[in-house]
Amino acid sequence: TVQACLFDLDGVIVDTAKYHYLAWRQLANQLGFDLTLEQNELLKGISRMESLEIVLGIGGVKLSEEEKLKFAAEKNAQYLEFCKQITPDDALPGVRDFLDELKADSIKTGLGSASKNAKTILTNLDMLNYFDTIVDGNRATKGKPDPQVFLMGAEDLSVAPEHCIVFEDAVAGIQAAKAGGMIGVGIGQASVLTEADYVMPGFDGVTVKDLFEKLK
Ligand code: G16
Ligand code: MG
Repeated sequence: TVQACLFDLDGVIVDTAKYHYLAWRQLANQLGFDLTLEQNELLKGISRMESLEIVLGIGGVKLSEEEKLKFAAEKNAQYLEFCKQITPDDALPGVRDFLDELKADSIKTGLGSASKNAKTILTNLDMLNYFDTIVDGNRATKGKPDPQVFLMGAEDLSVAPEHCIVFEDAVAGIQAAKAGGMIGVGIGQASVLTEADYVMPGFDGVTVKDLFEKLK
């Protein structure tokens, strides 16, 4: 039986992936190369500094530690600038209803995000109080695919991992869920999220009852 649902933020609750992409692409362009949407998939769910390493690797650019910190800070400032336009209307279709239904069914909810900006974004969405616990990139020390962020969430909620569903749009996030012994539901395409237990395009029109039935 499912006792808790843990949600990734970027790409599950809100489409900030497009803003991360724009900010990383801007940085790449500044360094003299381009970043494709396909390459951007590699950055989903990955921490800021690890993402920077991947981006620099794509461009074959070598930087000092000091320069890396400077560029990461610049990327984040640009990203936060994009995020200012996020309003409560930007919650992805159906996700609010789904969370309301979980609450009505007394199923606990948590957020498990690699982002250090998670609370800012939840505040813009007016969803800071929607979750029973929040584990973000400021609390977790290990990035996805390490299960730490989700295991901390499950522990906060006093629910055993096998009774948790993780909703994730990133390959690394589904890997984190599975490594933690949880049920991994992919948000996106089955051809990308091959390790997920079940994949759906989003929450639009999805009821808790129907989903749990499919996972049986
Ligand atoms: C998110 C994004 C990643 C991003 C990471 C760190 O993770 O998917 O692309 O690099 O957060 O974000 P920040 O630079 O804001 O700390 P998640 O786990 O919410 O998908
Ligand atoms: Mg994500």
